[in-house]
Order: sequence, then structure tokens, then C-alpha cells
Amino acid sequence: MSETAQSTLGQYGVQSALAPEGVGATAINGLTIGMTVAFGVVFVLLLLFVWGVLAGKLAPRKWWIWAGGIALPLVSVLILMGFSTVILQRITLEDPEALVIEVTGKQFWWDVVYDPEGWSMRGANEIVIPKGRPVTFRLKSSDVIHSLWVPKLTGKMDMIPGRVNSLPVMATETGRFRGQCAEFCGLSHPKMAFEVVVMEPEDFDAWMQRSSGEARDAATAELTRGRDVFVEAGCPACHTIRGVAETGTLGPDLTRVGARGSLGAGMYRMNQGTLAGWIADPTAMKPGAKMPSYNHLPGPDLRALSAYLASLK
Ligand code: HEC
Ligand SMILES: [Cu+2]
Repeated sequence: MSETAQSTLGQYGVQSALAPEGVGATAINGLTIGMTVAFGVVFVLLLLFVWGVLAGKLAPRKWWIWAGGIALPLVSVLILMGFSTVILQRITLEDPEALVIEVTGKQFWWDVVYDPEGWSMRGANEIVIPKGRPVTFRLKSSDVIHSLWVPKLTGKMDMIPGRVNSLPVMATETGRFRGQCAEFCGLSHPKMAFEVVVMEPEDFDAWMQRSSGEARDAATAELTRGRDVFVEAGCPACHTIRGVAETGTLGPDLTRVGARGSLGAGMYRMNQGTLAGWIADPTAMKPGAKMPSYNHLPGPDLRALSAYLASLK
């Protein structure tokens, strides 16, 4: 099922808890199917019973109330509760060896820090993880309650201001898996998505190497102009590009913004055109986004700036 879903759905992949590609999501899917089948059987038995009574094949008995009204629901619900407790406990169990990725929900984007106590590399709006290795998402919020959900990988977990929640993840397939905020967090809550990119472990290690350190140099005169516009226009007040300006923290880290699969937290394709549109009028693309519009930038500056950002891979 998951194979065909992946090949036909292109860049963003299917966002479905019924096509699991992670240990947690597979367990939850099994539980869902198990519960549906179990209660389906109960339902059919009940229909047969009602039919028997209405058709006059069964004469009413007092003990039916004890058996069907108390014993049967008690036993079936207890059994299923046992299963779900065990499964939920297993999939929320943290592996002490896991790679920790701190994800902070913000209106309306995701701040991502890989291995905060060690490597400490910052990204945004996309989470890259290795296949088959244990990962723990350390979930925080800096404003209101958000919730992180990647249906194909595991269950959802709230991001609550002043609290730290942990969500273990283990992906069993490579690919791009869409996730989204699953707790209403304001005007653009439905526009707060992201992607998890699952790589083979050796590709992940190479990606780690590539992504550490400073942003790519501006290779042409136009890109250099774009970098200068970034600084002159005041973008560093909120954004960091490592090696260029490193103080801004109010907006997503842009050191490798051009390498992301999407712009604006899972909303638009990442390319120079969408970048230029975003800079000129962010709130037209995402109502309530906490970034001022730069529609006063002269055309050539906007072009150079968006070309520079697109080149940051
Ligand atoms: C007042 C703070 C602020 C300033 C100044 C600012 N931004 Fe932003 N920017 C943000 C915030 C906040 C977001 C996230 C919006 C969202 O998705 O909800 C953002 C998002 C972005 C994104 C999308 C990033 C992604 O991962 O998709 C780009 C690109 C961007 N800004 C470029 C710029 C550029 C270029 C400038 C200067 C011309 C600039 N910003 C100035 C706050 C700011
Ligand atoms: Cu949210």
C-alpha cells in the first residue's frame, strides 16, 4: 500500500495515518484496525441478536441483561484498553541513545535545532531524520499551544508554552512525509505545515556534514547584491544566515532556505518566484504572518535578494 502511495503522490507524499512508514504509526494503525474489527464483530452479533428477538426465534431472558449489557461490554472494552495501553506506552518510550531534535512551534512556523546539547545545528520548517535510527522530538512552544503531527510516522503531541514534551520517532522508509500543526493556534493555523525528510543513515550523515557551518558564498555579482540587500533591508533583525548575520531569531533561520522543499512552512514550492512574492507581501501568502512586507524594494533588488535566498542550499 505504502509503496504505491509513495510513487503516485509526488513531491509531498500522502499525509495519511492509514499508510504508516514509522514504528509508532504502524502500531497505531494496527490498533485502529484491531478495534474496528473487534467492534465490527460485536456489532454483527448484536444485529443477529436483535433480529432473533424480532423474528420470534429467541424468547427474552433476564440473564441477557447481565451477559449482553454488563459482561460483554466490560470484557471487550477492558481487553482493548489493555492493548491500547501497552501499545501507547511502547511507542512513547524514549530511547536514551536517540538523536534529539528540538522543535519549537511558533505562529506559524517551526524552529528546529538538531542535537541541542551537541551539534546544535539550526534549521526551520523541515526536519531531516535518518531511517531506522531512533529520534526524539523535543517539543516546545514560544507563544500558544501548537501540536506536531506527522501521520505517517507516529501519533501527535502537543507543544505547550512552558513545558517540554517528548515524541519518539523511528522511520522505516525513506521519503518526504508531510506533517502539520494539529491544534488551532491562530489565523494561519491551517497554513502551518512542514515536511519530514527521511534519508538513508549514510545520506543523513553526509547531509549533516553539508549542512553544518556557514551559508554558501554568493557566487556571482547578482547574488552578492542580493546578500547586501538582505543586510541593508534589515532582514537580520529577525533572520539569521550563518556567516552573514547571526543575531536574528524572531523568524526562521535562512542559512539553507533554498534547500527546503517548501516555503512558508509547507505552503508553497520553494523557488525564486515564490520567494520574491513572499518578501514583497508575506501576509498575502499567509494571513497573520509576523513579517512586514517589503513591497517598497526596487525590482532589481527584490530579484537579487530572492535569487540569493534561492541559492542558499
Ligand atoms: C519582524 C521580523 C521579520 C523581518 C524584519 C523579516 N522577516 Fe522574514 N519572516 C519572519 C517571520 C516571523 C517568518 C515566518 C512567517 C510564518 O511562516 O508564519 C518569516 C519568514 C520568512 C521567509 C520564509 C522562510 C521559510 O522557511 O519558508 C523568508 C524567505 C523570509 N522571511 C525572508 C525575509 C527577508 C528577505 C527579509 C528582509 C527583506 C525578512 N524576511 C524580514 C519575520 C521577519
Ligand atoms: Cu500551530
